[in-house]
Amino acid sequence: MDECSFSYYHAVFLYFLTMTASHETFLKNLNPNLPEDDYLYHLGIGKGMKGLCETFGNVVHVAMMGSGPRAFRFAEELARGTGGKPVSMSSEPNQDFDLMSALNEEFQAVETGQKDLPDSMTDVQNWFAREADLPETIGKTERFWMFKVDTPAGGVISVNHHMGMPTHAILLHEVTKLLHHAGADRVERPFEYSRLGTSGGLGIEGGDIVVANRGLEASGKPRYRIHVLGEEVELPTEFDPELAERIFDCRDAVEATVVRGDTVSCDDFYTEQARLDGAFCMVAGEAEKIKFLKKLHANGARNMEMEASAFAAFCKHMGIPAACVGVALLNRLNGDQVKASGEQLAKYSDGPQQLLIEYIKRQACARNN
Ligand code: R2B
Ligand code: URA
Repeated sequence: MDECSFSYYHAVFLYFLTMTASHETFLKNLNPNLPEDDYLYHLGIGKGMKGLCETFGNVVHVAMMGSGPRAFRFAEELARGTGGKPVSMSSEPNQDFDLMSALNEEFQAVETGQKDLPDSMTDVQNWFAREADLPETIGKTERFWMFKVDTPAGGVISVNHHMGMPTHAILLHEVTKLLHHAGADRVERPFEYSRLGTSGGLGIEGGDIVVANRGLEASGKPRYRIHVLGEEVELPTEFDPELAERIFDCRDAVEATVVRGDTVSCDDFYTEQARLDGAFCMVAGEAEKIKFLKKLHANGARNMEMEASAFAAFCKHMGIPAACVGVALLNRLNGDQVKASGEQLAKYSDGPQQLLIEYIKRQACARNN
C-alpha cells in the first residue's frame, strides 16, 4: 500500500457521515420548496429510491462530458487509474441473474410496448458490465448515461450532458438535487463539478487543452443570460480560480499542451461559431470570420464550444466549485471542418480525462495525508 491508499477508517468515517440524517448544505440559493417526493425525470431517479444515500452520499466530484460512451470510458479509466470501484445503485451483484429469461422478459416488454428498446438494451449491457466488473449505468438512459466510481478520494460521478447549454442545464439541476437528496452537499466536504469537453481552438492546435478562467457568451462578454418570467436575468460566468489552478497544476501528467484562457460558448456549432460551412451562412466571408476569431483571441479567449458559460453561471450561482477543461479538435484560425481521424479524436478526448484522473489521484493523497 502506498501513502495514498484509502484507509478502512476513512471509508467507515465517510459512511457514518453519509448516514447521518440532516445536514447543513454548502449550496447557495438552494430552492427551499423542493417537493417531498421529488422525481428527477431525466435521470429517472426519485428522492425516495432505495439506496440513494448509500450510492451518492459520498460524492466529491461530478465529471460531465458531451457523449455517453465518453462518460463510460472515463468511469472505466478512473477506476483503473485510481484503483477505484465502479458502483451501481443496486450495488450488490445479482448472483442468481439468469440472462436468457431476463432477455426474454425484456423483449416481451418491448413487443407489448411496455418498455422502449434503448432502456432494455441498456439492462442487457449492464448485465455484461456487471459480469466484467465494468461501470454500469444508473437511472434511466434515454437522456443521460450516468456512472459512479468509488475512488480513494471519494465518490465520483461520470455523466454525459449532450450538446448545448439547455441539456447541460437540465442535467445540472437534476444532478445537484440528487446530491442534495443523498446528503452529499455537506459544508465540511463540498463536492466539485467539471466539464471535460471538446472545442474549436482559437490560436491553439488540435490536442491542446484549455482550463477555462471564464465562460463567455458568443458576443465575447463574460455573462450568461436567461429569461425568468419573461425578464432577462444576467449571471456572471467565472469558474472557481483555485480549482482551475489545482487542475492546471497536474499538466505534467499529460502529453498535451495545457493553457489557461477564456472559453466562448455558442448556441450553435455553425452560425454562432462563425463557420462558413453551415447549411446557410450569415458570415460575409473568410476575412470577416478571421477578424471575429482574432478579436476573441486578443481578448483572452482560447477556445469555443457550446456549454461553458451556462455551466459556469449555474455553478457560481449555487456556490459549487467548477472547472471547464476543453480540448481543441482543430485551430479555427486554420479552418472549419473537423478532419482529425477517429484515432486522433480519441487521443484528443483522452487528454482532459487523464488530466482530471491525475487531479483526483492527487486529491486522494491530499485528503488521506
Ligand atoms: C463541443 O462539441 C460539441 C459540438 O460538436 C458541443 O457539445 C461542444 O461544446
Ligand atoms: N466543438 C465545438 O463546439 N466547436 C468546435 O469547433 C469543435 C468542437
